[in-house]
Amino acid sequence: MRMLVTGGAGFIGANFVHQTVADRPDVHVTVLDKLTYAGNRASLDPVADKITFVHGDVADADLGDRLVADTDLVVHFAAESHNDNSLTDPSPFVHTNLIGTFTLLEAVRKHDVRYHHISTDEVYGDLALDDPARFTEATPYNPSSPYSSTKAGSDLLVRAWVRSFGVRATISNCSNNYGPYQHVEKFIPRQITNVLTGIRPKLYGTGTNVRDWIHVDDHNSAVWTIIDKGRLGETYLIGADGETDNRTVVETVLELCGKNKDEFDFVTDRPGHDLRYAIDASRLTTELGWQPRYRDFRSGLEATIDWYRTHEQWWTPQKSITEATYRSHEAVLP
Ligand code: NAD
Ligand code: TDX
Repeated sequence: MRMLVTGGAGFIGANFVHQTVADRPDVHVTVLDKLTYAGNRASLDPVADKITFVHGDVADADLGDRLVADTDLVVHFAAESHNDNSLTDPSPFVHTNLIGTFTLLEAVRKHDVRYHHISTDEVYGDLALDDPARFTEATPYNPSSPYSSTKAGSDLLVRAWVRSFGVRATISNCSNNYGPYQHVEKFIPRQITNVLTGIRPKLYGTGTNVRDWIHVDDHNSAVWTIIDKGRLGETYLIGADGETDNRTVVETVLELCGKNKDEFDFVTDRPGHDLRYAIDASRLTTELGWQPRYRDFRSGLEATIDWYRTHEQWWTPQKSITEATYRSHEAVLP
């Protein structure tokens, strides 16, 4: 089987390619990636001789058409993915998340190629901290940020292309991922690499916001389950019951690194900061029989800290520029 993975040099895409090469010797992977600030060719080093890498933009219609014509399945990870960046400059989010998805959909429609769309739980907006509800496939879309609204728009394009043109597609909306190869701008790697470089971790606002953490390998095994067994035209939510507030995450990172639990700073909150995300993944578990492997967030976090400790050469080039960008708009609260 020939598979096109967009965004395969990013965090989740690279882990997906590693897992696919290891578990599916019958699949030939071609990665299409623009290598933005978030893409890193080195993330594919462990599988470099087993895959084809194409440097390009998903919004390039000619390139997409040529690659899709030559593939059996497209898995679309490529996106601008960081909420904070979308508040500074939304324009690449519109380009990649909306125009990029539209461009790929036109190519899979023309060549009748199976398509899986990677999306986020953020399309549903947020939940109150004391709300017992969790997101399901029936929750109405209510995105908050330029990032989540462009992801919501891309999901709706997929649904329309399924209904209007019969495109053979599935969609998955996953909760917050953690694990190796995640860019140091994101919450968990930022705090781990802060501690490793002698910077105090930074908590937005009051630190009470809740995210539903899942290990990236569990996200990717769920994606494969949906590709193998999912019903065409359907949406599946992916989550692993990992609700944790941000302060607890930072305190656990500090503790696992042998520091005092209070050695962090509260900083300026993110504008429009979503309070809580929580996924009910029962359609995926009951209908498709998927189960996560990483059920203990603390030990998954410990393994992730070890990975960052032993892969300094992978993240050091990004660290000081990322922190300089944060410092330009972030103030430590009294
Ligand atoms: P990432 O930012 O680490 O990687 C994105 C990759 O896409 C990079 O390699 C980048 O170079 C590439 N890219 C960006 N614009 C491109 C373009 N125009 N053409 C080709 N390549 C381009 O992101 P991630 O965290 O790995 O997220 C991957 C996908 O998963 C995204 O669609 C995101 O919305 C979704 N998602 C992420 C999470 C999470 O917690 N990180 C959770 C749920 C869903
Ligand atoms: O330094 C920080 N301090 C802090 O308190 C950073 C970078 C973040 N935070 C908070 C904001 C969020 O409540 O931590 C939480 C997680 O932040 P991010 O890592 O920026 O993730 P989030 O905004 O929740 O979005 C992530 O999950 C859904 C991914 O970046 C998205 O791509 C995905 O769709």
